Parts: sequence; C-alpha cells; structure tokens
Amino acid sequence: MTKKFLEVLQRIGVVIVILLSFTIFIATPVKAASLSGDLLKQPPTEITVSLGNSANELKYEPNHLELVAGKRYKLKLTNPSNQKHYFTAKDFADGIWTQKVEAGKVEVKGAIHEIELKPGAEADWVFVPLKPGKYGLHCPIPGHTEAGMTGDIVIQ
Ligand SMILES: [Cu+2]
Repeated sequence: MTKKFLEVLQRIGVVIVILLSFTIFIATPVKAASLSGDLLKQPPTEITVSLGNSANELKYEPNHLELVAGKRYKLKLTNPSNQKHYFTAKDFADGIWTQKVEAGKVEVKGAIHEIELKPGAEADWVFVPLKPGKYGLHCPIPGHTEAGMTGDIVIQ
C-alpha cells in the first residue's frame, strides 16, 4: 500500500517536471516577443559620432562608445569633413540587433555591417546591443586607419 503510494507520487513528480519543462519551453519565445515589442516603444538613447571633422582630421569624435546590452540606441553618424569615410565595425554589427538605418528619406531594415558617409552626409543607425564585449571600429579607406581613424565600442 505505502510502496504503491510512493510509486504514484513518483509518477506525479515526473509528470510535474515534464509539465514544468514544457511551460518553460513554451513561455520563453512568448516572453522574448513581448520584450522586443516593449523595446521598440522604448525611446532610443541618442549618441552622435562624427566621422572626421571640419578641420579634416582623420578621427572619430568620440572614438570610444559605451553601450548597455538590451537597450535601444540611435547612433547618429555625421561626416562634416570634405572626404568620404566609413563606420566599419563588423564584429560589433554581429553582436547587435539592427532595427533600421535611416538616411535622408530612406530607411533600410535589417542587418548592416558597414556604413559609408560621403562629405556632408548623415545617417541614423537604430539598434539594440545584444552581445557584451569590446569591439574595434575603423575606417578602411587607405591611410585612414593608419592615421588614427579608429575607435572602440564596448557593450556591457
Ligand atoms: Cu576615413
């Protein structure tokens, strides 16, 4: 009698564990979906980065960014210099979720790995950092990286 009762209890225990596993399995994607819905309503933190400057120095201003994973950002890129520059940070781009890049009247949705700004151009990159780490940034135009057009982006 007692032995049988214990067996029944064990079976119920197993069923409860299985049910709990299913609940976690099913609940996780739903939670992620509502999280991203909330994120899109979150006003983005704006950060402006200048590619070069009006004195045509080969540098980013600022050249160090600190971001927090899971927050929404609008990175405002500008090029006040008289030559084109790139914002190239491929590993960083792999570690974020890009919502869109806006430039003029155009919005580009989805993953972006590199942005080129011609003289006087502006572009807004809206994204959510996901993967913590320290990532390099550079301008691959010959001579620019060597002249100091580099930076780093930290995701905490
Ligand atoms: Cu450059």
